[in-house]
Amino acid sequence: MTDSVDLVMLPARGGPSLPQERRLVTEIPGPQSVALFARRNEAVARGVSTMLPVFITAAGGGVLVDVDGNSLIDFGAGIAVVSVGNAAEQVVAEVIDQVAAFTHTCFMITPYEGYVAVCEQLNARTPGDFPKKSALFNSGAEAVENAVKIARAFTGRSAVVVFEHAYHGRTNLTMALTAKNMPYKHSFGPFAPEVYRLPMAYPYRWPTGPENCGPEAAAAAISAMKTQVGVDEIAAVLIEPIQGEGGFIVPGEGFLPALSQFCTENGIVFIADEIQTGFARTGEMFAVSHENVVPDLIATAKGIAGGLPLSAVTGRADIMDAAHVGGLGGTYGGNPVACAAALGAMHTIDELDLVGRARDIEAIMAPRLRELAGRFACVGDVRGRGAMLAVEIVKPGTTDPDAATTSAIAKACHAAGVVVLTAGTYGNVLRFLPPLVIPDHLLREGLDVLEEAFAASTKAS
Ligand code: PLZ
Repeated sequence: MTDSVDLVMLPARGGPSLPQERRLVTEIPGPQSVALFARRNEAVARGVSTMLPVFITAAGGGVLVDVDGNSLIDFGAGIAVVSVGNAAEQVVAEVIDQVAAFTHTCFMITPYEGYVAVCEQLNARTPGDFPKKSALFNSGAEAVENAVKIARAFTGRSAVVVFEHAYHGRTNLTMALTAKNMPYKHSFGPFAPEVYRLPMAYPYRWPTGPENCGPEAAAAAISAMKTQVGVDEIAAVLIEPIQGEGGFIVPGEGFLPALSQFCTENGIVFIADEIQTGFARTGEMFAVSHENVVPDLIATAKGIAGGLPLSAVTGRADIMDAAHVGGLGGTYGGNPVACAAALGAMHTIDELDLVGRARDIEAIMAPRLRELAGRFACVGDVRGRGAMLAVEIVKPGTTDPDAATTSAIAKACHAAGVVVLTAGTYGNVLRFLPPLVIPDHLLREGLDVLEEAFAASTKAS
């Protein structure tokens, strides 16, 4: 029966002018959210999970406001998407203009300027001083799939090399490229062939110590490519410059440059998956720049468009043009409203110097996280760059992952009105991805709450 279904509530106004405060007026989740969650469970498929069942009506700056009137501190940014803030002024203005002019024509049928302007911006902003071209899609997974298609067309080879702990998406090819079985792959096979997974340069867990990790892991990967995969079979090496869902693993120093060089020497397309790391998040416009790596292709999404669905593949013009006319595309890829949002988001990144702001956020957060590591023996590692930071939680005195404590700390943060996310192959990483426009006082207050959550969920050492 559908006669009693309520009309959807009109959203309150969000954006940067929303009061920047943590305010709890009910338990989390509050009664209205609980009622909506019951409706959700009736109507929405079980496979789509919800981390925190709090229903949002407005958001902006560093807060999310829920249907019960609670204002939560946002340390997740919708998984690194609203880096420019929710309902960012320039994004809203561009979207309103575009949505009133026209909403869709399909770029493959009758084009429009916004698509071209976004590609020009991407070609100019991505690393590499050579002619570049771009193509636009809807989701991160779609961008990764297309990057692989382009690399295969260019090289005439089929193998794709990926790494342990990698996350590249949920479509059939990207499930094959993703490392973790549960929840991403379980029961969904068979998977696409010609995907080869090599050891990752994971400094915290490298057997001979973090200082040896980069060079040793690179040597192992290169040896495996030569002996097991076969260099002449490899179309692409695909890697996240900082692994996202895998646990914010910053590869040991030298790993990325060595892989990139090996690719250049052997006609392999080096693809950086910057879907989570891109657009100022790590304190560089793109994370590969921390080690001066220049990929052949870069896949982007998330932070590109302030919350609207848009993704892209950008790279060397000769590689990008290897796919035949009509070989790339999709009905909605580079939708005009999403392109307008992207132009607004890029403008905001420049205007507010969000690259610099990501570094400021690191300067505030990283020392506090290291203090936690000093106080609580369960903190095995503190890592990340810019506003992409994480702590790895282990059983004290060991490196054994402790997912139960990680989840207890996250739940305590949620109950106190701070949205933190978990990650990691072993589910034992707390990750922090605040919108880059979050004010300092909310960052500090969120860290205070985190500290209390550690104290309540673990024993201080
Ligand atoms: N590559 C590096 O981080 C998306 C996934 C959330 P889509 N990460 C969040 C979930 O559980 O589905 C991601 C990423 C990297 C690719 C993707 C895929 O991007 O836009 O979710 O397809």
